[in-house]
Amino acid sequence: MRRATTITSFLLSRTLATATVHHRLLTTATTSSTSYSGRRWFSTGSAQTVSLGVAGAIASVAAVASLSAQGVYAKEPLPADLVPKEVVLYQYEACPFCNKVKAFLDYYDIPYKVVEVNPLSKKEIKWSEYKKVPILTVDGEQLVDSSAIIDKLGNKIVPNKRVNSASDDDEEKKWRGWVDSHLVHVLSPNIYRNTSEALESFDYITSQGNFSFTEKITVKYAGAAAMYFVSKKLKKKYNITDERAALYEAAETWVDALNGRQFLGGSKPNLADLAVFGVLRPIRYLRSGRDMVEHTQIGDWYTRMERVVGDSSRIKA
Ligand SMILES: N[C@@H](CCC(=O)N[C@@H](CS)C(=O)NCC(=O)O)C(=O)O
Repeated sequence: MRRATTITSFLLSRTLATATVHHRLLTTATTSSTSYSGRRWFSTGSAQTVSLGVAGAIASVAAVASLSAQGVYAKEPLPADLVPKEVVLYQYEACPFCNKVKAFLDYYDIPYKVVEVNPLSKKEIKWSEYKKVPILTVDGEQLVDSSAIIDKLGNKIVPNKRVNSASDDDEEKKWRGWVDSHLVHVLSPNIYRNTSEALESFDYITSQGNFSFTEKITVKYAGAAAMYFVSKKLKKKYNITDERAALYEAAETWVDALNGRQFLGGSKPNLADLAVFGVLRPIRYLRSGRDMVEHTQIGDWYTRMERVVGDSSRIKA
């Protein structure tokens, strides 16, 4: 009992200690590459088996035509010689920044291993001087900070991927910046908005994260309670009065930016599409994400993104 109380107060003090811990705990819990509580997080629409022979070919053409009519999109896999040999992502499953990196890896079909970091001990990243996640190692080289990781990896593996006009580049850059400076800050006040949503979030976080049995129980309740209060502080810090209104407004702002296009990148997603999708993925099937899709126009774009990103390229241990 005394031990449980000690753990709880330890966790509470850790949780309240810094505002960044909310990222840690949120991060610890949100996205799965396969399923969560039986719900699918990724569409399987992109996997097509092409059979040989005339009948097979006709059937395949018909299937592809019908899939295009339904609006099924394809990933952009890389030429084999550009795919790094060993990619390892140190992450919290629910971390929006980690999910941004995963959206990029999944879309480009780059196989990666995942090391789930325990947010309390962080022993899995003891080897690194950088104390946040995501950390990505690419053939032994350490990359840190989600946007910098995507820039560096992108330059390595998809050089001159597209001949973008300067204004396309500016637009992509602007919206990637908006994700980091605005969108991510709207998420926590929403997922910890009230006690039931905070518990739903922590249920997810603890079910997906790397916690011991005791930590799971204590983090779920202590974390939910703590984050409920921390999220009120975050609202003040980021000048948010009504968190749901802010989330809906952000979603509509993004839809306006699309301006009728399938993706911000046009017929294919660009890095801004992948960033918005990545940070929203952990909350999409929580109460706040469901409300967002119900009350705004973002759902169609989100579904297109689920389809185009397709199955995760994560290597299952
Ligand atoms: N700017 C960084 C932010 C990363 C970040 O804040 N990560 C959180 C987890 S979501 C973290 O590791 N916080 C420190 C901690 O958990 O102790 C990025 O984009 O990668």
